[in-house]
Amino acid sequence: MGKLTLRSTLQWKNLEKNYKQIKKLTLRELFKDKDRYNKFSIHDDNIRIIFDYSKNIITSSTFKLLIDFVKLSKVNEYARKMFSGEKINLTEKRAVLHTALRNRSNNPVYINGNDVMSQINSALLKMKKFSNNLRNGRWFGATGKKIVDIVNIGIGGSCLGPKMVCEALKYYADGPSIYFVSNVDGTDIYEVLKKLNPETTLFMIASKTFTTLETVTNALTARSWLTGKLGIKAIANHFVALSTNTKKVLEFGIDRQNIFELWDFVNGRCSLWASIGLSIACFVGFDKFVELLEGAHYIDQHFLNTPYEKNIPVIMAALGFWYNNFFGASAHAVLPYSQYLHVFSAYLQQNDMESNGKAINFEGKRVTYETGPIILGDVGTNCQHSFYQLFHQGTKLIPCDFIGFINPLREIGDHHEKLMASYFAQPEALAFGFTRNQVSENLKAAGFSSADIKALTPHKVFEGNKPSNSILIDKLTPKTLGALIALYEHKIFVQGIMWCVNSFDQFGVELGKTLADGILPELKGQTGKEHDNSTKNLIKLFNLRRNNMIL
Ligand code: G6Q
Repeated sequence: MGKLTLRSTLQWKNLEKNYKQIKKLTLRELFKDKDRYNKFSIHDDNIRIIFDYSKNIITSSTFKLLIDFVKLSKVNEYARKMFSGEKINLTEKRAVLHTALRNRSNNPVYINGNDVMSQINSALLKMKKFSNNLRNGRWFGATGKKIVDIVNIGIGGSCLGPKMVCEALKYYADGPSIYFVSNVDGTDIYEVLKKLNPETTLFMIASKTFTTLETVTNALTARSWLTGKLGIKAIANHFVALSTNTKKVLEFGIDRQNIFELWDFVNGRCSLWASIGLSIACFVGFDKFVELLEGAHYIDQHFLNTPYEKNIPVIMAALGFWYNNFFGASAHAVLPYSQYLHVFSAYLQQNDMESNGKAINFEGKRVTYETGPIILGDVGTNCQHSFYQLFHQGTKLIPCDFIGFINPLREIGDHHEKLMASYFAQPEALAFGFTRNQVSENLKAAGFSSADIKALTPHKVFEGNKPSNSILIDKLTPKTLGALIALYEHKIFVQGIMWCVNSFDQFGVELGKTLADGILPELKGQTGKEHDNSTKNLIKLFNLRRNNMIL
């Protein structure tokens, strides 16, 4: 961007002008164009995904101006840098190569002149052998019994990705049961361990750094639980590590051959495609894990090679930018109509907010515009009975993504038709609303008095004009799931470029951890550092009451 600030560019100013015109229009008016769906939707017939973005508050000129802005941001150039292993994570001087983990073409990808594909392929082979052995009963516990339960101990990117995928692919699961323990709150691990038999349990300690307080604490608790029952030698059969930090893993007592490699060029929140996804491979089988990679690779190619005008993640990003930076929308909702995707919004919350929740631009200056939105969501139809009220009638504009499937994984009566009726109805209601006239006619027909009609009508009006995207996929499979995740990963990447923020670091999670490290001794009876008056008094009261020194 050089000396030019983003807001002073011609492209931004053109969008501002367009916004002034567009805000007077409604989706009702825009849909008078009978060809609108054809203009603003994309059908990908290979992976069988339909992306309908016609219910957005845009005209063809808005769309063109948004694409002009994407061009200004040089998204393609950055994408090529990412895929080819350039160190685009500037603050940490690292490459960002989750795309290489699913590079099914196996074309070489170089970092400092070395092709990373050979190490990725050998790590995948190790995952394949291990998951096959475990699933086929060729990996035994210390007492010779088959492993039937796996506990993944990890947090953040070392939990949310594999947990979301395992939940999403539960239909395909034919391996051991999987549990995810992340919280340092001891009840998390307690509630899992109380159900398990150490002789048939395997722990996967998922931690890129192997220094994360929560993970190390939970791993130590798991180790005591296991060795207390089976002895120290049992660690070799019951613990594996998914990590870059061999030294720390060995110090913990896990065998060298039980380490599944990870690399600096894999960002925690995109690590499910690497060894952090070992739980997925054990749960659904390695072949299905590969299908997941294939789906993501397909979208990687779509993202790299499709013109912006037909590029789904680019369009998703540009529309999000439109509402975030011109309509003042501070949140974005992701709403899958599939119970299997019940962790999807929580997963995206991390991926998006940790990536683009930044206020400092590439040049180290504070931005003068809004960046990453608040991501929220849950599965339909559950959230229709909770926070949709605010979407429909609140004062805030929350653009939504509705994700649905043409075919259910389980045909049970007419459940799927009922589910999908809501999937179609909600975006329609948001877009077109229910007018004052429609409300009063309805009330009149229901026999309400004119006084009641007058009083009730404003409460029952749906203003409409609330934008949404609809993503409609044939079926939830490992491949389409991989594709769906990659669509969002690239959307987030594009937005980071558009806002000129480094999407790949997460320094914002550090300060709280550092302060907690300083406070911990104080909660164990040692003297601590200076605090503000509020924190000091709270810690003092905590210590007194915890030690029953006052009521
Ligand atoms: C994600 C972040 C973060 C990370 C966790 C766990 O991009 O880096 O969520 O995954 O803090 O870190 P470890 O894997 O090192 O334990």
